[in-house]
Amino acid sequence: MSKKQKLIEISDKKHTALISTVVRPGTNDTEVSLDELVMLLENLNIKTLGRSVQNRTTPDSGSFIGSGKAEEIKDFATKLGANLLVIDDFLNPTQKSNLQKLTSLEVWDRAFVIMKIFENRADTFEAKLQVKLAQYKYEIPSLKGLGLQMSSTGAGIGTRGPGETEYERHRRKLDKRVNSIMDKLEIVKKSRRLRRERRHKYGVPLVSLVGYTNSGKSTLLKGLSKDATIVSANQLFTTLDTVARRINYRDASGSFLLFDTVGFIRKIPTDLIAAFRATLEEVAGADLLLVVVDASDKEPINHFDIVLETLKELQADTIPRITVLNKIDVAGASTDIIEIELIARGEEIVKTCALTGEGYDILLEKIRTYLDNVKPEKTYTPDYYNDNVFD
Ligand SMILES: Nc1nc2c(ncn2[C@@H]2O[C@H](COP(=O)(O)OP(=O)(O)OP(=O)(O)O)[C@@H](O)[C@H]2O)c(=O)[nH]1
Ligand SMILES: [Mg+2]
Repeated sequence: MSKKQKLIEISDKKHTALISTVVRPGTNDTEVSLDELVMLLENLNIKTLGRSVQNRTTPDSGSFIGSGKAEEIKDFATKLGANLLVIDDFLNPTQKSNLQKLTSLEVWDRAFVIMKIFENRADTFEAKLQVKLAQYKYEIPSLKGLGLQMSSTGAGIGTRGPGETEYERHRRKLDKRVNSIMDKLEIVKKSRRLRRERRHKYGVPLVSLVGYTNSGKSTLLKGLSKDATIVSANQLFTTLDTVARRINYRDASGSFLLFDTVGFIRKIPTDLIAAFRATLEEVAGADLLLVVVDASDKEPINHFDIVLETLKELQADTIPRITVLNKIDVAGASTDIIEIELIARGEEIVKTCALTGEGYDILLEKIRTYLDNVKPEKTYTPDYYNDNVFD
C-alpha cells in the first residue's frame, strides 16, 4: 500500500475535541503549543471546537486542571458538542481517569495524540515495532490504577493461579509483549550495526538531516539525491524511518551518505524517543548534522532550541552542524533576522528553498569543506560498492 493511500485511511469521524492545559507562571509558549496540538489533532482528522486554559502554579495532582475547571469544561463541551478532552501535557493515569469521571468526556493527553499519529504513519516493520513498544510502555503505568479497581481473586480461566491479581496478570502480559518486541528490534538493530561497521571500514562520510517535523528534511533529501520516490508531505511526522541516499558532489569528485530522520516536536513522549533510539543511532553516529529549520514558521528559533534539546537527549549536541534555514521562498525578509540571531549564537547558516534547489550549491560546498577537513574520502575499492554501504 502506498503512503498516499494510507493517509486517506486516517479518519476519525467520531471525535470532536476541546483542548485544555495548565499555564504555569513564566510559561510563554502556551498558545503556540495549543496551536500545534490543534494541528496534531487535524492530522488525525479530529476537529478542535474550543480551548480553555487554567492559570495554576502547579497542575492539580488529582485531575491536572482542578475539579472546578473540570466542571466548567464539562459544561463548555456540552455547549460546543465536543466529546473528547485533550490536555496539552502529560497526564498520569490517576489524573486521566479522574478527569474522565469529572467531565464525562473521553480524555487524551498530548503523548497519546502523538503516539496515535505515529501509529497511523508507521508502515515498515521496524517503525511499527517501535511505536508498539512506546504504546505498551505508555500503558503499563495505567495498569497500576487498574490494579486498585481489580479484585485480587485472580481465580479465573487463564490466570496463573491463586494469589495473582488481575493487575499482575495484565502487567505480566504487557511485560511479555515488551520483551518480545525488544527481541525483534534487537535483530534489526544488529543489521544496522553491521551496516554501520561496513561504512566505518570504508570511511564513508555520514551526514544526518535533523529538525522539527515538517521543516523540509525529506524534501531536501529528495532534491539533493534527485530521488523522486522519497515521500514529503505537508503534514506532521511523514517520515518515521531513517532512510539514506548517496549524494554526489556536483563535479562528481566525491560523495557522502545523507540520512533522513524522524522529526522532532515539543513535549514529545520520552517513551517514543526511547523507542526510536535505534533509528536515531544514525544521528548520534553522524560526522555532520544538517539542522533544518522552517524559516517561515512563527517560532523558528523556538523550534531550533527544541531540536537542540532533543539532540542533547540523544547525545548528539556536540556533533558539528550546519543550520539550514529552509523555505526562504515563503519566509522572505524574516529569514535575515533569524540568520543574524543564529549567527550571533555561533551557528553556521545556509539558506535554502528545498523545492527549487536554491542554496543547494552553497550547502554542498559547505558540507564538502567540512568533510574534507575531518574525513578525506578514501580511494574506493570495488568492494566498497558491492558491500552496499550506501543502503
Ligand atoms: N514553500 C516551500 N515549501 C517547502 C520547502 N521545503 C519543503 N516544503 C514543503 O514543506 C512540507 C514538509 O516537507 P517535508 O520534506 O515532508 O518535511 P519533513 O521535515 O521531512 O517532515 P516530517 O517527515 O514530517 O518530519 C511539504 O509540503 C514540502 O513540500 C521550501 O523550501 N519551500
Ligand atoms: Mg520527512
